[in-house]
Amino acid sequence: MDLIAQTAFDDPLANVKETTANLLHERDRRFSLPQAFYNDPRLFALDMQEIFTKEWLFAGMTCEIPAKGNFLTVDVGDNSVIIVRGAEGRIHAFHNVCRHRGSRLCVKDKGKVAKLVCPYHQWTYELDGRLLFAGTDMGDDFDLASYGLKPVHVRSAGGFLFISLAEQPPAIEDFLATLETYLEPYRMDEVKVAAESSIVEQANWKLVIENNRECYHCNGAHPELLNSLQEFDDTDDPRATESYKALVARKQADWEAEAVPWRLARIGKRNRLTRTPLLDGTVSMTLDGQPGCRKLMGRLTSPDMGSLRILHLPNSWNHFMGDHAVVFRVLPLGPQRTLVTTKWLVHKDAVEGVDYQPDELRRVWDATNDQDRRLAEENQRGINSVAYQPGPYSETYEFGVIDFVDWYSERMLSNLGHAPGLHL
Ligand code: 3BY
Ligand code: FES
Ligand code: FE
Repeated sequence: MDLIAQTAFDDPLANVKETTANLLHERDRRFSLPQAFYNDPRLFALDMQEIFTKEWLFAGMTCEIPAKGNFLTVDVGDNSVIIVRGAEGRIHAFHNVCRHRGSRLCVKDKGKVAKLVCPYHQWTYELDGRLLFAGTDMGDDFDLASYGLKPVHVRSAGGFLFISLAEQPPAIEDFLATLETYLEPYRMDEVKVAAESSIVEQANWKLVIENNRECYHCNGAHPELLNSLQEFDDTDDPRATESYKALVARKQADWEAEAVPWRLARIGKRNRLTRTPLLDGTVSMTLDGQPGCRKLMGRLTSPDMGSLRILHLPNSWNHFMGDHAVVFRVLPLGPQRTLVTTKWLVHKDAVEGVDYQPDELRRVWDATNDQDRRLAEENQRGINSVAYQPGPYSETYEFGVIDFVDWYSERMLSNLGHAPGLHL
């Protein structure tokens, strides 16, 4: 045994891994997960290790780093990541950790820099991660080239930025190609963030995603959203009515004429894209269902584009309409704490106060997010009780939740080495 292996601590999660795998093997997939998956700190640590540091995560939008030197930081649990635009428009991502004594380099969420300069002792890195300068006191034989920033995998498509902390991330090419095709009409290099919100929900991240994957709760919870949202988004949905199917057929003919993609596309269980009509007579997720921005997105000539819905597990759902888009990012903060960041996007030439009012634009999803936050928090509180036991999902209303939990379970087992990689 080598020295490192002899001196390393035992894996504190070894026991947790085995118990988790057993629970997932034994679970009934028609039921919600056992309590520990929603509140146990060890299982949360395992989620961070096996899901959030091994999968591709939605990090932000390319429009947030439009020019050389623009950066944003994303905290994936303890691991802070910098995404920065370097020379020739290239996008780089690094661990936000100085190679001197490990200080965080960038402390802000976003900003613009000429070089990446550590605030502690001013070690200075190029935007491509090379160490350029380490003072004059590191000795004559100090080799700058050995102390570049540690890279993180980063990919962009259709205006979305994804990162993966894995050494060898899972395949993402098919999803990126599909995103490019579906987002082409929106010209994502011509958008800007019109408004942004971050809320912390006192609930496990899986409860936040489960809540988003069903509209069983919509009638009782979301009056503002239901002014425009259809409760189902697929003509194969068991609840789809004849009048919904007729509306879809009519709208699809319009979208075909506008040459915008609308077909349901699934890339495993992890990614799902589909364009679905809003309620007849409405075109946008605003209080009155009318456009929230007068300037349409990209090359679109009609505001009546329904909503292009994009799901990316484990941490994003999105709505792209004719006049604006809303993108959502979920990042776990603790076993029962989750950060939900929402951004409203409009055409970059739309003028605030003239073409759109940020307060109006964000009203529906601010209300909806707050309603969903309460639901997830009450769900969490109930689950924390000794009385909680896994309960049955409705196959009619909650198939999206079943799909998410299946995906989670398969990825966890596969990443733990317990099942063949099915690439769900
Ligand atoms: O619209 C959404 O993003 C999700 C889907 C169903 C309910 N929820 C508000
Ligand atoms: Fe960054 Fe010292 S820790 S320069
Ligand atoms: Fe909801």
